[in-house]
Amino acid sequence: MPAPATGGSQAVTLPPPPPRPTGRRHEWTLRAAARPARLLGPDGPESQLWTYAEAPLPVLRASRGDSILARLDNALPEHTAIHWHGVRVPNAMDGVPWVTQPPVLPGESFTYAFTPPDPGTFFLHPHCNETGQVGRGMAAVLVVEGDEPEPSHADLVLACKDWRLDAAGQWLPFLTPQGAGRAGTFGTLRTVNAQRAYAATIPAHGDIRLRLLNLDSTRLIMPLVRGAEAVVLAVDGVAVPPFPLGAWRLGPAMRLDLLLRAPAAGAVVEVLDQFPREPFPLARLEAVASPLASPLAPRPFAPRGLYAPEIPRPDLHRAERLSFRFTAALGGGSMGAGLPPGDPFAALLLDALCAAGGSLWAINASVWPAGEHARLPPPLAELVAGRSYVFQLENLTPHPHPIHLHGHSVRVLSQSRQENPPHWADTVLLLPREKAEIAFVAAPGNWMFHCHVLEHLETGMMGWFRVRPR
Ligand SMILES: [Cu+2]
Repeated sequence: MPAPATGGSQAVTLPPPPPRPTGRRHEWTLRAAARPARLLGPDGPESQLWTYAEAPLPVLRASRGDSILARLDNALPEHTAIHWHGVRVPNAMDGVPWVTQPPVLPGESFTYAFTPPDPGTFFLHPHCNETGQVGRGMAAVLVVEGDEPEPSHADLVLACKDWRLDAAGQWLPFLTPQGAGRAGTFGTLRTVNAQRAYAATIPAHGDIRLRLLNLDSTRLIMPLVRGAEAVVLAVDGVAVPPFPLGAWRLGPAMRLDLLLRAPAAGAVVEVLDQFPREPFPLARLEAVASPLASPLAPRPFAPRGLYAPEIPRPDLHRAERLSFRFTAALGGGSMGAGLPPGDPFAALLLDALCAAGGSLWAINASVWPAGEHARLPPPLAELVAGRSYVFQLENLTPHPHPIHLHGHSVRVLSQSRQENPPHWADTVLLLPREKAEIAFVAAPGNWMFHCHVLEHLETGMMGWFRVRPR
């Protein structure tokens, strides 16, 4: 079990910096297209990936206060959109086809315009045919800088994703009945940054920031650092008082920022996934003589932590409490009663591609409909913007479910089977039979709420909230 945060560590989180509009604007073009890559090795066969850029899993960087204009050009044979996972965007920029925007059809473009309110480690992906599009590579990393009181000496992204390829480089089915009905269908090839054996050099004695992202559709990762002291700096992009990395589990879509102290030149730091019986090497980091102007000397490792988050704090005494039970679907699915008559949202109907896998899972006995245009379920709840809510989550299944609420960072108040220090998150892992409590202040809009095991969301474990303006 992970070591809980020590009481004294609270003191190391610094006060937030003042709001900082930088006046800078990033104009990015993300062209979603089929592109070949040799994931199985330089001498291996080519696979046809779907990606946002020439290289798979590109990293986009901005600073807190920068505005972003990101144009999606869709050169895929099917519609798509971009969901900015974990970023507290305005609802219209949330990228859920039919719910927050029209789908971006083949040949069409859509421009996302927003200023990320929080620094941190985020990612982006489509929100329709997720097993097929994310499975083929549709994901990118978004780093919003500006949370470090003292800059680290190196900043590395470790984007973990498996791929379902046969020996000839052809795709295997992304959704299988056996996988969808259990813990999900695992990939055949594990990679970090789309490489089979990721390695990098780090400056000796430097403070190294590792941004670890689980971009897989299915897998749980339990990171372990060998050969260096390491602490957790942020969970799902949000600063925490630094605490030692223990048995932290990263479900699909979850992120962890670590700070480690590089050893002397020539020594190697290994980052491993200790969840499998045989730990899996994620990254090999070799310390090299510092290229910095003034070489670093050995000194005590005393991480100060990142700037504290500026997320609205829920009022736990006045919060409304709601319960959500995550279960298997009953008898192939209670499909929901449909929308209330006259509901303006009823005009926005679901497309078959968004949920094509049948009905295996449910939230509060409500199943996200499989390809039934007229049977969009009613919202799981109607909330009021600016009010505080406590959600009690309960996993009544024998499988883990990482539960994601769009558009919010939530305070994780309790987890019945994990001893994690208090933290904010946008995706909360529910282990089998686990209960958790989360709290947040609602933001206006229609927000999705779903499991991030992609086969689970495509087979029913998805719903939405309407948050009305006050
Ligand atoms: Cu799930």
